[in-house]
Amino acid sequence: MQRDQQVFDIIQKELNRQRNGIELIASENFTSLQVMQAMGNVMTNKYAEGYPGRRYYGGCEFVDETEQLAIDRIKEVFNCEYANVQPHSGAQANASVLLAILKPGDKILGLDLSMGGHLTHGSPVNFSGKLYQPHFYGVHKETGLVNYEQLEEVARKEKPQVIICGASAYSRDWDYARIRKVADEVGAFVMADIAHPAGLIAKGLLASPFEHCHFVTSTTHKTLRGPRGGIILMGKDFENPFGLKDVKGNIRMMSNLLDMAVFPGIQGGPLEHVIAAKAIAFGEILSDDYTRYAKQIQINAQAMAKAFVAKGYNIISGGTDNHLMLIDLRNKNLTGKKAQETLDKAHITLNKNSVPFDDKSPFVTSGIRVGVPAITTRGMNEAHMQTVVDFLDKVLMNVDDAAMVNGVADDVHAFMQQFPLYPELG
Ligand code: DSN
Repeated sequence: MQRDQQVFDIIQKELNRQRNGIELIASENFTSLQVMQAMGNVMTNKYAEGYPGRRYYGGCEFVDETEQLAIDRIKEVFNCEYANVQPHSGAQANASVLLAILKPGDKILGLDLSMGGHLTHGSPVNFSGKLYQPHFYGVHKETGLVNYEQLEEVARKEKPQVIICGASAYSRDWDYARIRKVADEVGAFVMADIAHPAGLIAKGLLASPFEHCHFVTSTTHKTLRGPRGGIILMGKDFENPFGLKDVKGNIRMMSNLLDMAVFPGIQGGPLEHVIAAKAIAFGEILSDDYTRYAKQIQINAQAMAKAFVAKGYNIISGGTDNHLMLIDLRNKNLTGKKAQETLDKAHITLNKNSVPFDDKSPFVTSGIRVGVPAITTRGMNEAHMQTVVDFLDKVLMNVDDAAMVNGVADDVHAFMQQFPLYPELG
């Protein structure tokens, strides 16, 4: 077969884009070369429906080994008892947990998408809001912090079957114990979606959900710096307290119900090549290098937040505990859309984001979300955060000055040459 140069040329352009720009999308990162290499391997050819040691296909002895390694390593990372590494994404992980514990029409309570939540936490345009009956809590207008009083009030009134915590655009830590308390009171499960801060939780830099939440889900490609994918974890496997039954009417351990919800419930054949890459990434997370990386993420985010505040930017909640911050641009007379589009021209990549109580549509928004995991992987430290904020500010204060924006693009390009990305790829 002839090499498809057309596609490889486009991939090369994407590599150049990643190399030359400043990547501030809070949910993105750069995997190690070996994680990427493992994703392009012969295991993509293999069908392996089922789980290690109990598959529906022959020839699974080697994918069994890598999948078991991935399971063992992620359990060690979080010091937890159960892991399913097959979800193709965070959305699939969340869908699997909800499928395992809910019937259509059951109630779920999650953080409102417009307040920093996620589509799979009950948004009406997502399966979670269509199949189940969604209810929401938000954040306080004055502080930007989760409104736990509202969460408790709605939980007591609606008695949901599950309370979901975790967010896509929330810069503060969570009070998992408080959520569990009200969940026990109303007879609900608690699911923590830690897709964003998972890497910081892994290293004890943020509160751990495992003691208080029945289920923990995550993506593997954000702060965990692995391949694109999802995982489901439990601190402790447990007999299901509400007597949920499998399809044959048997009451099963939660681990069995979760495994069955992923396959055959939501997915078919697992992506064993991606699972091999997950195994490598999880091994990397166990290293001292990764511990230093996770600490630097938090240091960088705090340095960046301070630099933004010094320039008069309004950060929701005033700062950050984790890897990201949400900035309300209304005092700068800018929309998130305009900011994102103009920064793109300067090769600074981030996303527009609704801010709590936003008066603009999700296509326009009043804010931007800024995250540091990717630039921290590039090797930036707290001293570089000022330079990055200076670049952003110069663009945002001159959105209609094309020459100025182009000048920043040149400066960004020059600046990024000191942080090589995948030099082995030539
Ligand atoms: N789309 C992801 C993010 O950017 O946060 C969440 O799934």
